[in-house]
Amino acid sequence: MKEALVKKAYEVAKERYAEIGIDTEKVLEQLQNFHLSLHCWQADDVKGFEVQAGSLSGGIQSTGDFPGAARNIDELRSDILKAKSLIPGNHRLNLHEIYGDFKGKVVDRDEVTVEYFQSWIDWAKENNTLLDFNSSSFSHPKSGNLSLANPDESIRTFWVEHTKRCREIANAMGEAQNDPCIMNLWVHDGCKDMSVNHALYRNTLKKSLDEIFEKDQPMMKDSIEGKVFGIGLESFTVGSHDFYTAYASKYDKILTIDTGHYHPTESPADKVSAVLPFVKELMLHVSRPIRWDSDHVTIMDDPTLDLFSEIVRADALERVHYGLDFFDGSINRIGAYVIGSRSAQKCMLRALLEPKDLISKYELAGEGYKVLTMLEEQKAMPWQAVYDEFCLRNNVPVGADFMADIDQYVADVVSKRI
Ligand code: RNT
Ligand code: ZN
Repeated sequence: MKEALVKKAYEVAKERYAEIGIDTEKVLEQLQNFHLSLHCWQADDVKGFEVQAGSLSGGIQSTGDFPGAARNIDELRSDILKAKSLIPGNHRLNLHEIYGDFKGKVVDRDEVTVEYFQSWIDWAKENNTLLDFNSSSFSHPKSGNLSLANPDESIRTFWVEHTKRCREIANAMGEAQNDPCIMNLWVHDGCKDMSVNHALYRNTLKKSLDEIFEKDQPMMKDSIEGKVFGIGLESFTVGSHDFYTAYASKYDKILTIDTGHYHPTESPADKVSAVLPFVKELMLHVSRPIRWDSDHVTIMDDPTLDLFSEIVRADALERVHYGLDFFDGSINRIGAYVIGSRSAQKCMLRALLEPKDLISKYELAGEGYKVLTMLEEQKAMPWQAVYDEFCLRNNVPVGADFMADIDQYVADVVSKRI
């Protein structure tokens, strides 16, 4: 895209927004400070690098077998860097435990130590990237239907040990990067069919969490993620949204809102202002559920726009961490990262460009039609010109121009894997 054209469009947009009291320069600064946490698992369909890796289990599924998935740590790092080079701004990387650098060794989940993440810590430093982390309870012979909620003590303590070790690792990452590493805890635990032991499982999960969080790890933060159901575990989920909301508010944990983890007509956006009076911080897993928690690539759709708008309207920008969580194996995976990340940014940009104070004034004065008018007008305001300018200033391709870069990377690198 021609630079002069982008500049011209931006100047017009700047004036249009100034008319409604929005300073686009200030918004561009805010967008620059808006950091996503890119999930490493879109690059390889959630396989990870364990030597002993089995198939993906634990209620989640990546569908599609588009050629070119990263097969090892070097390929994954290369893909992530390529994706990052096409996304404006600087973003964190969110690792799962199964993505450790195990160097050909069988390391079971209850044996993992920071040693296996040293090369990630070094890589992150070299590439000016901050890390986040996740314990991994899926895709393991002991995953079964119940991990941390398992009444079988030997299995439960195995996963408690794993999760404690993951917190140690996250803390070491936080120390190394001098910025707290957020460790997300999601376990798939649930039942496929009727069960009479819901209370037992939930009390067991509570007990496990209490043990896991016992030790203070000052350079990491814990986030906890619930969901509605997993595949093969459709009837009951131990760690439901209510369970973790209650736990997070009582024990001061970060609550994770995964946009794919609610009933199809439930609004994840509406949870923001409902839980913020009770939990200090939120972690997002921005995804796109189609029919079920299908983890399609994030796009600039209404639910995602609503989510970011609710955060900005609640003045909670600093209290939210912005993780992505999708894994579509049916399209080019670098393209998936770039589309998902840019779309999340666009949602945030549009939220930041909203003349909230003006609309709020109308609302509080009972001028309902003016509220609607302004909200409708925002949809066609020239926010795209502001995003294009943002890309230009960040030296990344503007608009769809990034497709040429991805095609080139496929020709030079990815095609050699096939
Ligand atoms: C699963 C959760 C979880 C995972 C990742 C791999 O339903 O969304 O966040 O997607 O941890
Ligand atoms: Zn998630």
